[in-house]
Amino acid sequence: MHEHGYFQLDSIFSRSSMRHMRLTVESVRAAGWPAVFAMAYEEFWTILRTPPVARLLEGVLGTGYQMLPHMWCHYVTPSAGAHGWLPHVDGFHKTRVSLWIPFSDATLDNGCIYLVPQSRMPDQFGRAFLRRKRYSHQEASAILQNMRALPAGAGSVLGWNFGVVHWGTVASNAREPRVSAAYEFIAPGVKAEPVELPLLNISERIPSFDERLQMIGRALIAYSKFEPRMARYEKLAAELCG
Ligand SMILES: O=C(O)CCC(=O)C(=O)O
Repeated sequence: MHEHGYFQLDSIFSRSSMRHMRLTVESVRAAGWPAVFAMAYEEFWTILRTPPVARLLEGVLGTGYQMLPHMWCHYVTPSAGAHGWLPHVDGFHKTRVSLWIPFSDATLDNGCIYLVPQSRMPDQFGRAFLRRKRYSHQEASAILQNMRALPAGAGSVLGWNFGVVHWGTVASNAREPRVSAAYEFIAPGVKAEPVELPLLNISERIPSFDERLQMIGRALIAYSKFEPRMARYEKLAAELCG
């Protein structure tokens, strides 16, 4: 994490509990709701309080880390051309980290995460990525050659700091959908941006049902830039936000 800006840990959660999460997401989708509504269920929050995850976040961010009210449930159908989010960085600050937890195996075929390790690119690469409109042939070659595929089994955990450029690739005809959830955390004692409030101490309590719905509403609004189909839930999302 320190050197490359990301980490990958295998077998943090049991495959059977991940299967349960995946089936929950699929039931929510089958009932006609976007996958993120699965996050109204407690299991999507209690997994963040398991000792390995808490130790991991303490190791990366320090004791007293907090959660940002930002999360999403990713669902990539196993069909050619389906894809995850476009290349981006999660923010500007390195004192934050995102966790990405696959509930099904994320493979080269169903659109696993790719990223560019921070150690391989010039220092300001991630920060500049949002602003730069053009890259030279030489720069593009370096980015392509340095990118790294991160196939990740169900129950593993991926994480990256906010300055790491990452994305979900395009799926081919895969056997299984790629189902995962992403969460964001901030180091203790760091001033949060207004858009990052309210912070939540997840080791003390999980958000209430109403808070979860509110966060789902916020996420639908914030992330329709990555998933334009979510724009049709704009009115509902605004109501959930209160
Ligand atoms: O799962 C994906 O396609 C992208 C995940 C991601 O970039 C994120 O949650 O920030």
